[in-house]
Amino acid sequence: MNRTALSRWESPICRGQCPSQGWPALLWALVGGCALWGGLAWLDACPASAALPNIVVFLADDEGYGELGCQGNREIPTPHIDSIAQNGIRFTQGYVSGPYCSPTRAGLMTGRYQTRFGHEFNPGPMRPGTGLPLSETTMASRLKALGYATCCIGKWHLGFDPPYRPTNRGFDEFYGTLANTPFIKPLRFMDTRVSNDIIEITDPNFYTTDAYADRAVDWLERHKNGPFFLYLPFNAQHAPLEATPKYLARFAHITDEKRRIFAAMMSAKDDAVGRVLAKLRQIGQEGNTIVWYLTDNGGPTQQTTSKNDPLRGYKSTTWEGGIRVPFMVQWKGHLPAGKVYEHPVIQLDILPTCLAAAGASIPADWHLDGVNLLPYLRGEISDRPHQTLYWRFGEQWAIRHGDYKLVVARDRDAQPPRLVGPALFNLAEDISEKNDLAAANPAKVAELKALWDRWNAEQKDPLWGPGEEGKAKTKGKKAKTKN
Ligand SMILES: [Ca+2]
Repeated sequence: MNRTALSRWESPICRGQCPSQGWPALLWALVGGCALWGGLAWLDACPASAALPNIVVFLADDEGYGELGCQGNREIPTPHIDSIAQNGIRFTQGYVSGPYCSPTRAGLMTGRYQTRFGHEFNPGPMRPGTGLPLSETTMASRLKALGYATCCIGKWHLGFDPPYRPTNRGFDEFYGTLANTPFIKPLRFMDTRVSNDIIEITDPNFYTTDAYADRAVDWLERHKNGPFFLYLPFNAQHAPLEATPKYLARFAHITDEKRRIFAAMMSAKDDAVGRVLAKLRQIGQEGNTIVWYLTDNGGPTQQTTSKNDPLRGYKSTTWEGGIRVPFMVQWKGHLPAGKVYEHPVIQLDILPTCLAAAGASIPADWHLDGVNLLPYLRGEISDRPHQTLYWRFGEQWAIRHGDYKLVVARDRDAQPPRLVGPALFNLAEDISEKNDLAAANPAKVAELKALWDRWNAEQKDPLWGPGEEGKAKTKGKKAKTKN
């Protein structure tokens, strides 16, 4: 669909309303007239046989690359999450553009490298005026403009102050916490059905993961005719480790207490995913819903036991273990089932892929970095969606070009822990980044460094500094050019 066709979407009569959404006969006649008057082009934009696809995005928190059954874990059953891979496509090289929570969310919501607009680090409630810059348009706003009902349930982490809250960023409804939180007696909790203020949860039996599933099922029932966009960013598996007896009982055989609680949290999350998937089936929307599951960054391992096997590194690093994550998509009847896709993809692709599935075009002046994956996933294009991917996280950075990766990253396993690199790896042969090829291949190092420098020159200074609360301001460009 070209830009002209998008304008028709945005017109009052055509915006997001496909014929299958139950319009009365009189309006149907008017729409038919509209289509004829528009040279039948509108029918191309909005085929009579297809409602706009619904979209569900499950975003896990701090879940390591190796912690799902479909990712090779044999210790913690995750049948419902695994079913997304079985019914769809699992990405073995699924990346996120940030190595920790908020930057990845900023990239997901905008389809743009978050460093393009200064969202390099976590904003925090102690630093007023920080959050996803108001200059940026979210995925929720893009879909809302097409007629979608939109809801965010879970951990927002894209700004604390009112202008940055979900209902001011394209979401009709928000139920969850504005930032990191305990699972029991959560902090900074909002339910916009009740109030636009933060409320206190006093129920001692309240457990975020269960409550998020409850609300998601309820919201889907209320919007069962679609089109809907449900964004469900769990706070599981982020610290603190907290689980309820129901889930702990499933893992009594695990003797390590930390690991037992972690497994219970995983199991609760898998149940929650299963309840949402069952609800999609029950309301007859499973075949018309694109379901994504991914994680916002790699596991931290030490704090929560979340493992990234066989990848090197952890959350908050630009090693593969920080940025390569569990990532899958299902769209029954529209995408292959049980496929494993081996080329690199990134969470920036989710927005343009969903827009393309909805028949919307993407104007060049949106400057998206993600690409529409549909022709790649359907086998219509065999090349890589991305020849080059980039990361910048303060003094750490990385570039992947083809199968080569040049990286500067913090190595906490070194004695003493320190920044290492630039190191060069061939990921096709060395997924665990063990064999540094930099000394043997200086030409490749120079090639990738030049590519990264060119990209880096397009990025903005960080708008606030690193650290959970965003207290410390970095010294602008100095932070991003250090090796
Ligand atoms: Ca995270």
